[in-house]
Amino acid sequence: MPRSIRVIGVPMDLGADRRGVDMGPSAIRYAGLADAFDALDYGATDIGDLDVVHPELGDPDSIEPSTGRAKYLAEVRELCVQLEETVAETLADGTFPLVLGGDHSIAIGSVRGSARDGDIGVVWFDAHGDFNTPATTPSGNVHGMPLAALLGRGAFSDVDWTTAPINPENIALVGVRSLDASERKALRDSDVTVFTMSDIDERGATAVTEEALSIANAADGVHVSLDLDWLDPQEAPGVGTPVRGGVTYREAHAAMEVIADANLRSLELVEVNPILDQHNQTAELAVELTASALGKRIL
Ligand code: EXY
Ligand code: MN
Ligand code: MN
Ligand code: MN
Repeated sequence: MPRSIRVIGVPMDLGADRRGVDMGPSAIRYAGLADAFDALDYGATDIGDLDVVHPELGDPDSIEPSTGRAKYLAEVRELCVQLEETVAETLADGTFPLVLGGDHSIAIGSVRGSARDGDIGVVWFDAHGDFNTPATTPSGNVHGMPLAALLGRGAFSDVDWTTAPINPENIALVGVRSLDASERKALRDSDVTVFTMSDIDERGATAVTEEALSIANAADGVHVSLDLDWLDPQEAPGVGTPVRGGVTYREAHAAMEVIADANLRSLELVEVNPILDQHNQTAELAVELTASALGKRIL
């Protein structure tokens, strides 16, 4: 990966029910992101935050999908178009995109941007499957749907997210432990590979991450989407949708150290919610995991 990083903040919370995740980029910066780059000898430029409309100014139902519901779809889409451009431009400039969320709906923009001029795979660390469509979602929240949107599933074709920028065979979900029934079926019927927490229990975080990377291995590298709810809530309490039984602090670092040896093309950290956090510990963890993924070693 290039030695120069561009930090892109995305204070988005329209894809999630719980307000507060919009403060994620700020909390991650406050936790010492810039110092982490200095210690790693990376050049980094922070371009600040993209513009996200406030929920009070948007209309959750301005777009009614042909089937089902996806709240704030118009606003999420507009932001993702902006983010897609920014990520694609960052790569075209020979710099590395590091995207700070915000809720996980922003991955639609980051992955599309990363895939625009390249053949990429995706490793998605998450407690959830993020594979609902407007027809199957129990909540209407787009942060439970980005992976489905990226594959052009369901009514996402209504908003021109039709062409799949990535091949499902090059997508690996890691750490899953909470799936809705219809989401589970859709994943089983798809070509996406799912590594559950049971796989991590049995084989360890290192081996599972290595296998996930071999699946995501595409000519132009891999996009890593890291939802902090992948970790156990004891380690990462500051997330909107915590699920018990996640990876430990050490397992998370071990996985990121495997990522550091991969052909990493772009990285995003999402779902940090400072309102629900304890002393910014989840944001600090996000910084530490970023450093591990970018090559920081103990010795
Ligand atoms: N599966 C539930 C839904 O679709 O509403 C919960 C999704 C939570 C998604 C989080 C961010 O990863
Ligand atoms: Mn997620
Ligand atoms: Mn492509
Ligand atoms: Mn999640």
